Amino acid sequence: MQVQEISSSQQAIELEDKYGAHNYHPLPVVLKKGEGVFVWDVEDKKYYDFLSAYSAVNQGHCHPKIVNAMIDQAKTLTLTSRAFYNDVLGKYEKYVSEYFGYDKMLPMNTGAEAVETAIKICRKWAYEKKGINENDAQIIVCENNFHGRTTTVISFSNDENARKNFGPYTPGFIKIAYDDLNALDSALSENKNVAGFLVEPIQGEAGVYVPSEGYLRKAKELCEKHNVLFIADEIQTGIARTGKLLAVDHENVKPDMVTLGKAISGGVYPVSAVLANDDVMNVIKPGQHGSTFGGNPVAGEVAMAALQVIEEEDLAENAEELGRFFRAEMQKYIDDSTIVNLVRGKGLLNAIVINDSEDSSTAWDICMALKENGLLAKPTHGNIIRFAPPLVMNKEQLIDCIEIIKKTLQDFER
Ligand code: IF1
Repeated sequence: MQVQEISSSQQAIELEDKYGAHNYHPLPVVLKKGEGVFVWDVEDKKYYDFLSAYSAVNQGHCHPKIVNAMIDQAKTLTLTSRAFYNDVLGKYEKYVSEYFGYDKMLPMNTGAEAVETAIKICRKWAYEKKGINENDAQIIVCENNFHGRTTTVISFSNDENARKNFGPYTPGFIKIAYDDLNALDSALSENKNVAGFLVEPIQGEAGVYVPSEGYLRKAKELCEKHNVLFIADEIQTGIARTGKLLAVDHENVKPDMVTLGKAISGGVYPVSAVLANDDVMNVIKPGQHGSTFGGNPVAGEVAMAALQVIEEEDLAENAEELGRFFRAEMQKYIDDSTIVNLVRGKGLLNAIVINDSEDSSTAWDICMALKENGLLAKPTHGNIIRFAPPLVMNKEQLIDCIEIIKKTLQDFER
C-alpha cells in the first residue's frame, strides 16, 4: 500500500476533504514544520504561531529536550499497559504530584479523559465520603463552559454546535452563570446533593473570559463551606500559560482536584492527568478506572521533560511579562480603533473582541489577512480572536507580531 506524497497545500486540503470526517473547518493553511514560535507551510512560507495548538505547545514547537525524551523512551519501551509495572510510571507520578503539590496523580491521555476522570472521582467521593445517596450526585458547572467533547462532557455544554443531536445526555449537572458568586452560593444552598464545582479559571473557548479578581478564591471558600469539591480545569490555562504555573495560583487557590492536559507534554504526545490528595484520590480502587495508554512510559518521560522546560526557561515569568506588554500595546491601538472593542487575558492567553456581530465573518477575515501577513491565529466565537503564542517567544518577536497585528487590523478600520 503506497503512502501518498504531499506536494502542495491544495492537494493536502483535498485529501482531507475526501477521506477525512469534516469535523473541523481549519484556516486554509497546511503546515509541514514547526520550530519554537514558528511554523512553515508546504510552500515553505514561515508564520508566527499565535494559537500554539490551543495552548498545547507552550514550550514551542518540537522542543529538543522534549522530543529527545520521547525518542529515547520510544526506542526503549513504549507501552506495558497497567497489567504490569514499569520503571517510568512511579517516578513520573512522584514528579508530577510534587511539582504541583498534591499527594497523587491519575495519568490519562486527553483532556476530556481527565475531565471525565475528575467527574467519576468526584461522584465516587460524594457517595463514599460525603454520604450522598448513590446516583443523586450533582456537579455545578458554568454557562459557556468548554471541558471537552465526550458525551458526558457535552451533556453540560450550552454550545448547541457541540451538543445538538448527541443525546440522550448524562444527567447530574447544574449550570450557573460564570463569575457569579451569588449564583454559586444559591446553587450550593438550594441543592443538598452537590458533589463538586467544575470550573475553568479563565473560560478559554468562550472567548478568554477572565473572572473578577477574587472569584476563584471566594468560590473555593463557598465550596469548603458546603463540603463540595472545587475542581479546576487547567487543561488550557495551566502549565504557565497565564503567567503562573496554574491560573488558580494568581489567587493562591488550592483546588481539591486539578485537570491537566495539552502543554503538560509540550504538544509532543497526548498526555493528561488529574491531581488530588489522598482523601479524594483514594476512593479509586484497583480495576475501577484507567485506560490502555494512561501513564505509559513515553508519556511519562515526555511530560517530565516538558515540565522541566517550564522551570528551566522561566516560562511563567516570561508569559506574565510579555502578556502585560502585549495587552498594553494592543490597548494603545484599541484607543483609536473603530473595529476592536477590547483586549483581555492573562499572561499569554489573550483575545481581542471585534465590534461586529457573533455571526459576522470579520474575525475570520482578519485571521485570513493575518495569515497572509505571516501570523496564524483563529477566532474562538464569531467576533473574538484568541492570541496565544508559545511561551518561549521573546520580546523582539512579540514586537514584530504586534506590528503585524496592528498593520492587519488597520486594513479593516472603517
Ligand atoms: C477542539 C480551546 C476548545 C479545554 C479545556 C478540556 C479540554 C479542552 C479547558 C479537552 C480542549 C481544545 C479542544 C479543541 C479546541 C480546543 C478548545 F478552548 F482550547 F480552544 F475546543 F474549546 N478542558 N480544548 O480547552 O481537552 O480532549 O481536547 O485534549 O475540540 O476543537 P482535549
